[in-house]
Amino acid sequence: MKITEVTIHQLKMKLKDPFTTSFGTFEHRDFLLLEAKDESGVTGWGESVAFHSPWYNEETLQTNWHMLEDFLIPLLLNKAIQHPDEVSTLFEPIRKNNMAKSTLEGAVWDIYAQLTNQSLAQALGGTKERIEVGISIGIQNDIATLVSLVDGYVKEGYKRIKVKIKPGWDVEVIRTLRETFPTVAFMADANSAYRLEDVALLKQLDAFDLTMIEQPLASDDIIDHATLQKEVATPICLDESIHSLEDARKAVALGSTKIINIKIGRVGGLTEAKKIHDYCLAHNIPVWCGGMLESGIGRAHNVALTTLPNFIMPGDTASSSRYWEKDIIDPEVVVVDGYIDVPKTTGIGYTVNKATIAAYTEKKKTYR
Ligand code: OSB
Ligand code: MG
Repeated sequence: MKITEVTIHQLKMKLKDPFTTSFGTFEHRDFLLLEAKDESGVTGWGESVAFHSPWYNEETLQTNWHMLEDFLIPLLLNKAIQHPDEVSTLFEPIRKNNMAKSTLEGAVWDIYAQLTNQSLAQALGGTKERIEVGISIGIQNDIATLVSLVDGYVKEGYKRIKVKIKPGWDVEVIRTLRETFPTVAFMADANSAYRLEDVALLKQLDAFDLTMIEQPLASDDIIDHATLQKEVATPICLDESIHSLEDARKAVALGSTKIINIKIGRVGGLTEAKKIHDYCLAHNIPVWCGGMLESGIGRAHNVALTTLPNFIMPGDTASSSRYWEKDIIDPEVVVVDGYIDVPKTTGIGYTVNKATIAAYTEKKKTYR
């Protein structure tokens, strides 16, 4: 396999409803898609999950474009490789910039799966025919609005409801949800909005039987989370703090995390995601697949990854229609009764709708 052409597309898609986290509100999703072609003309797609602003981590769609154009594409273009695992080896001279790396690596995995006549899920070694999913709900203006949203998603069948929390939108919100929905699987995601000094407040959440609390403390921390985990009964799940297998190993060894949220972009691609998965499987750490408000292409990669056996907790890959009026793949990702049927066709398993992509595209450039 040899990548001979790469096109970067920059898109802007309007979210059906604004999505608010402790670090900011998204009304649109500005992001990059990467279309790669190999010498035989097979096309593969990857998505950059970097946001417009460096809120979640330090990457942005512009830094991703820069890294891809000036470093990553030149490292890969016209190099003969046997397997997508070699892409991360080629990228080793470049520090971090994981979301940029993952964008290109994901397209190579798609091409590899097609060339070997497998679905992306099969190429990764995944076996599930359907995956269980939950949904992540942003911070709302008032609790009544949140309760009615939760009610709707529970009726749609989502297997777990995640709510975003931040100081001032936490204990009372979770208490109301637990009282209103005694048997629903809830979890809370703080996106680093607390400090160790907030331990008393975080301890109060133990009363509500949450399946986990996601990334309560600083986005680069694994020490204070270990201290916090000794104080709270609710399992801590790390998101932002885990960028690699090495990070996962250290966090697990320190007792900073009992569950890991794997996001392909945050860890630099599917090869590293699979390594973290395998490590966690061997160490009894359940994993689940996080979301970054992706379009259908990123969503398809998430679905494929989630077919690996240690993805035993529902992920954040909700249906396309939860985010978009019209997604860029056919068929769109559909959730029925909390499950997504894993596509069986080769590659990412969904047809990329180039006309829809063109309608959302603000800028594009081809590299040969
Ligand atoms: O922390 O998981 C997160 C959205 C934007 C940035 C960070 C996160 C999220 C979500 C939504 O929780 C996941 C999704 O629905 O794609
Ligand atoms: Mg998170």
